[in-house]
Amino acid sequence: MGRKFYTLMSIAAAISLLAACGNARPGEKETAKETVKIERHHASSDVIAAHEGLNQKPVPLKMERIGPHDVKIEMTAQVTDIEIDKGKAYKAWTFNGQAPGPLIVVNEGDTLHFTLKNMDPAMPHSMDFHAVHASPSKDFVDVMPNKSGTFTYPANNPGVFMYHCGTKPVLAHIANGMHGMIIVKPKNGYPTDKEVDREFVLIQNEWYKYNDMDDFQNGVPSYVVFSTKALKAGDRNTNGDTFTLKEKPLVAKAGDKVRIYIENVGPNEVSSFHVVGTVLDDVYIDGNPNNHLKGLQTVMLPASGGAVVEFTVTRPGSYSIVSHQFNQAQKGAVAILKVTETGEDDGAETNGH
Ligand SMILES: [Cu+2]
Repeated sequence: MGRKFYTLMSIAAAISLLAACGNARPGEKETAKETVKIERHHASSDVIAAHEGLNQKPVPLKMERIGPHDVKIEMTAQVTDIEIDKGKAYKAWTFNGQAPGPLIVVNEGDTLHFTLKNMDPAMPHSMDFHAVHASPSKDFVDVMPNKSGTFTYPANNPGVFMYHCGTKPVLAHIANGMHGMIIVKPKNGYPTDKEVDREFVLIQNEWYKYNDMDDFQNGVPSYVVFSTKALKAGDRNTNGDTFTLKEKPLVAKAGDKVRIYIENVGPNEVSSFHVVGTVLDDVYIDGNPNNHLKGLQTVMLPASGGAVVEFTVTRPGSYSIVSHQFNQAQKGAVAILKVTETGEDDGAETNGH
């Protein structure tokens, strides 16, 4: 059983790392206190020993352009509680304390100088960027607990790509939260760039019973959820949960052409991405300008698939963004795009699916 394997593995690692874990950071106590009321989305027996009581404060992503075609990126593997449904905490395995992890945006032709720091006391983690050409057995390898690894590879294909931890069993690492989106901006842009008024990011992921390999493999997700990530300063970063993007919708102005960078990180389900009340005028499958489709009602995203979708919102109102596999929408995969005359949130109640 995978869980037993982790438990055994974690005991040894935990002993040497107890000291490091004991270093409470400023602010960590408050976080712990706040989450006391939250019902755990797992039986405590499912939490591997070294993760028991662990809720690591999110370490910010570090990203720096170090040359015209070179970007330095530092990410941290860590264990952090995420609220996935109202009052339900999930002790997620994460990149930088977010699930999905932070959005990465680079330019076509950039070389990524990527460092993964592993703060998880119990197990190795790794990084598999779908956007790069690499030697998986050398460049996507495991980084051991409390170690870091640096890897270099080019991102020569434009698009919207998934990244995820590739440590065995990969299913457990993705299902427990280690996934995210990387955008490689096309050198010559998209042919519709000038028409676009607003842009957002949406990621779809699934949550299962906590760290339960049997449910990951043979079950159905408990929740299918959306999150948004910041494309620019002032945009929001949310975790994959059932409620945030309904309670606090994305906002656009009547008449806007809206672009959304979308990605389905799975791990298991296909997504049928649909926006109620409009037609997807321009779609770039996997975000590549060469894969330009017109006039779609729904975009199918395989597990790991992405797209850029563009549509016009002609009239004010609440536009539901859903996976049109409505069992997924029912489990959480709904976001609201609120369209107002001013383009500001007018505070009026939204009415979504
Ligand atoms: Cu991992």
